[in-house]
Formats: sequence, structure tokens, C-alpha cells
Amino acid sequence: MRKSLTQFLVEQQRLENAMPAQLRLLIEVVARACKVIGHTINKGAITGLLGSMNRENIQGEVQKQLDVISNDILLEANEWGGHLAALASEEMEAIHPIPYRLPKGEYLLVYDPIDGSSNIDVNGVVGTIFSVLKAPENASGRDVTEADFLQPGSRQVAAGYAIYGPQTLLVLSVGTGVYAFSLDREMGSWVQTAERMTIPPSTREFAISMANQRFWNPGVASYIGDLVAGKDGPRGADFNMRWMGSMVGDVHRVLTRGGVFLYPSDSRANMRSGKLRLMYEANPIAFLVEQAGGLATDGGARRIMDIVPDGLHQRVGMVLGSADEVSKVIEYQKPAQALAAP
Ligand code: AHM
Ligand code: MG
Repeated sequence: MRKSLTQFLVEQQRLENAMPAQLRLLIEVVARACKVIGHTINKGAITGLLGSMNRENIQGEVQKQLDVISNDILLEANEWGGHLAALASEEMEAIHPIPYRLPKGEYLLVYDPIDGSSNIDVNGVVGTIFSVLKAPENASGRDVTEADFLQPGSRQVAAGYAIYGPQTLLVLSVGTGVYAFSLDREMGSWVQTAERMTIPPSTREFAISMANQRFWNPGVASYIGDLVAGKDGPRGADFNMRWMGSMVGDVHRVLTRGGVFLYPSDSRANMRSGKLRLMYEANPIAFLVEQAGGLATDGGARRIMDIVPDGLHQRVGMVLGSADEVSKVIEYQKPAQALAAP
């Protein structure tokens, strides 16, 4: 019989000493909430919940009904368990401390309830991304503040995503490699279907939105130009392009068979700091990518998980995936004279 998520977590707790009981509960609760979100997405128009809310979130993006519902599903599932000190999400402007009437725990949960929400109405792949930090020790006995969340990604104790596609999967790391669990709908349980996922260092596949080409910096433009030139260009090999409009979907492909994913900052005023959000998109994905042997940078040489956030909704440019290609992107970013030097 395949291993369940619960068995995996118990083993992590016992054997690897990587899993305090509160963290185990947290992951089980998040995984259960993802089942509910997946079920709701899967029902599609039957629930009447497709389409937008006709209002914007803190990012200035129009919220889909499912963005809001999924945010509440995760919030309500996690609030009462006694494992969290506070939560924060893409869809909430401010942090949500655990109310006084409920027991408080030692963890902070940061999440993007639906990543790639423009895919919802077209039955494309979407996901839920989450990151787990520890509340600072001095936070016990006082109110948790946004400043308590502003820790670099290297301090994450766990991260993962659920991907709602042809299969519903949970991809998870508690710092001991990357594991995947498939949702068995009849049984209603997560069963382990991949262990120690690794990203091959080399690849012939890239993911970037070509729609933004005219705004790219020269390094990104010449890197992608050389990939697209294929066999006739300096790389001497053909590359394939995939773009799903959902980072979770693109990252899952990278984790499964390698690839490089780029969402770089660019010359537009609202894109100078990138598009993806550091705390609930870039950091958890970077944690998984590094745990799988890949690299995750801001597009230059800066490791995503080294960035000390200065705000909950901070954005960042992102290049991640197969180590050889991410390193190449960094080389292309160096000034031309440095590249020319012996
Ligand atoms: P979201 O969380 O609001 O859906 O935004 C994140 C998504 C990523 O999943 C995806 O890579 C990117 O935004 C696509 O954005 P765009 O279509 O604007 O290029
Ligand atoms: Mg998102």
C-alpha cells in the first residue's frame, strides 16, 4: 500500500526529527484545506463561483470569486488549531493574527490561495502556494506584527504547493527533500507518489511570457534570443518553450523534468521590482527548487531566499530551475565588458 501523507509526516517526526507536532498539524490542516479548494475548483460553473468579484485586492488585481473563497477556506481551517500565531495572504492587505479567543501557536503561515487565477475560468492549471515561518521567540506574549513576518526565505521551515490540474497533487518540503502526494478522490486522501524530486541540472526547455519581450533588460533579451536561435545560434541546440500562465504549473514541470522559468523585472514602472510576490510566491517556490537541487535567483546573482523582505507584499524578479541554465542567465546579466574579459 502506498504511503499516506499522515504516515509520511509521522515518519518525518520520528525518524528525521524534522517535524514538531504543531508543524505536522499545520501541514495536515493546509493539505485538508487544499482538498476543499481543489474540490471547489473542480466543480467549475456548477457552483456558480467562476468569474470575478468586481473588486481589487491589495495588488491592484481584480479578485476572482475563487481567490476570495479559497483565502477564507485556508484561514478558517487554520485559525482554530492552536498551531499558528498569525497568517498572511496575497488576498489580505494586513496580517491576520490569531484572535484572542483561540489558542495561539508558534508558526506563521503565508499563502497565495490561488496562483494563476486568470486560468480559473478557462479550466487551466492553478495552484495554492504556502510558506511556513516560525514566529520570533520574542513574539510570545505580545501581538504578532507584520515585522515578525519579514524574515528571509532561508528561515522557512516548510513550504509547498497544491496543483489543481488533470491530477490534484501536493508538493511539499520540510527541509528533507521534496515529496509529492496525489489526491485519491475516492479515498479522500493524499498518497505519496514521488520522493526526493530532483531537477536535472541541464535542460532544453524554458518558460517566459514573450508578451513582455520589449520591456526586458539586455541580459534577458540576449539570453532568450540565443535560446530561440536554436541550432543556428551560439547555444547550438534547439530549445522548447512552455508557458502556462500559472507559476505553480510551470514550476511543477520544472520539478518533474527540468527547465528554466523566468519572470524577470523589466522596464515598466510597475515591473521594476518584478511581478511575483516574494513572501508567498517566490520564497516557497525557491525553497522547493533548492531542495530539489535547482537554483532560484532574482534574475541577477541574488539568491531569492537571502532577500530580507521590507514588506508583506513585496515583489521580486525571478529566475529558477535547472542549475546550469539559471547560472547562464546570471552570466548574461553581467556587463558586456566583464563577459569579454579573460
Ligand atoms: P496570481 O497569483 O495573481 O494569479 O499571479 C501570479 C501569476 C503567476 O502564476 C504567473 O506566472 C504570472 O502571474 C502570470 O502573469 P501574467 O499573465 O500577468 O504574465
Ligand atoms: Mg499568485
